[in-house]
Amino acid sequence: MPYTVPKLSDFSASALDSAVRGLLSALEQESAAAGSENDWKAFRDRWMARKNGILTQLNDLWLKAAPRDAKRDVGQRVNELKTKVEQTVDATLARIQSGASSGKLAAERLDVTLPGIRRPIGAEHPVIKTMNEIIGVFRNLGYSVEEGPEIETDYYNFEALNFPPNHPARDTQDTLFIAGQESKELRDRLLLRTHTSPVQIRTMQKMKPPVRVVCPGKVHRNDAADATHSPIFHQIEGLAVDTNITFCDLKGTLDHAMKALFGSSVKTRFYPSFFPFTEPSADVQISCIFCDGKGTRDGGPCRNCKASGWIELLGCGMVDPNVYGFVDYDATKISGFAFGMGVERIAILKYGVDDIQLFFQGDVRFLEQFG
Ligand code: 2U9
Repeated sequence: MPYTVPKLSDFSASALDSAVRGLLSALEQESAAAGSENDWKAFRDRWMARKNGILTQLNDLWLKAAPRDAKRDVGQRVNELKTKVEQTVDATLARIQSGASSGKLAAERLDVTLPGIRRPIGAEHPVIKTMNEIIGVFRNLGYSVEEGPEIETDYYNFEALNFPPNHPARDTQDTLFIAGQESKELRDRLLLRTHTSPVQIRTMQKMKPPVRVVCPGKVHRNDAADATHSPIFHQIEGLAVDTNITFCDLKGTLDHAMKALFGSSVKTRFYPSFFPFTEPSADVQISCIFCDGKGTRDGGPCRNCKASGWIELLGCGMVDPNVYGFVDYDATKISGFAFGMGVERIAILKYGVDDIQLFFQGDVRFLEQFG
């Protein structure tokens, strides 16, 4: 029902407010409906024509009909409405001339039959893709995933992991410290975590055995960037603590994980090593996936494994009992193993990438291959 100016009999402020609201609502709706210059002309004349335009009607039906004591208030409102109508008529023309809309009703402006905007779906970053694949292997073994802060204290990054105070890993040539920490106790000084091991400490602080977690995340080392090193890289570490865990469980778990990641024909072997947080510790090698462990390829030495037939990939060990002392675990009742691997290193092997920097340069020509 098109708007018509109501004949007023009640000139109280609330009645006038209601009548003004009704008029302004009609003004807005009819402005929005005008989609062409012809529409606009009809709209303008309906509201502003000297002969019987809505503004003219306001004078007759509101102002002249108002009792003497209401004339001042009604007159003020009618003048305000005149200004508002003139501004709206001008703005409507400006909108139409700018082509800002097809002049359809707002509800019609969205044509739902038009094809949607096809946004090319992105692809997981190869490092994240590899990280999620490794996580998936351990989730299938019943492990949970735990994350923690990248900015850590010396305590969680070193002390609680059985690093002695003067251990070389704590030097600034290996670790990036936050500036201005000198006034703090050593253990409270902030640094960029050099491994995700602090997450296992935080996890053991909040839960009692049995524990089976993997801890993925970004870590930082004070290394110069080159084809095989990056100051920022990603690690996944794992921890299993229970009442009767042995080195056999560790070997079986990692052998299974490497076969799940690189194929069932891959073999593993464990070499004695040392880490402050594990005893005994071992480096884990997998049979070379490029020459099937033969050491030769295309009639010559295999470059990937330097003709050894083996590739060192990760580290592991039985959790050092000293570590349990930091988390109130009773080392006489439980045992556990842990492992750690660099995600970029695994992605480089899996995808045959020859420069770790490619992961960080954001070159779409490289990244879109992993979609
Ligand atoms: C706790 C106890 C033990 C985590 C471990 C390794 C061995 C290891 C490196 C592999 C390549 C880091 O990415 S890398 O540079 N890590 O060799 N990490 S055992 O052991 C833990 C962790 C937390 C509480």
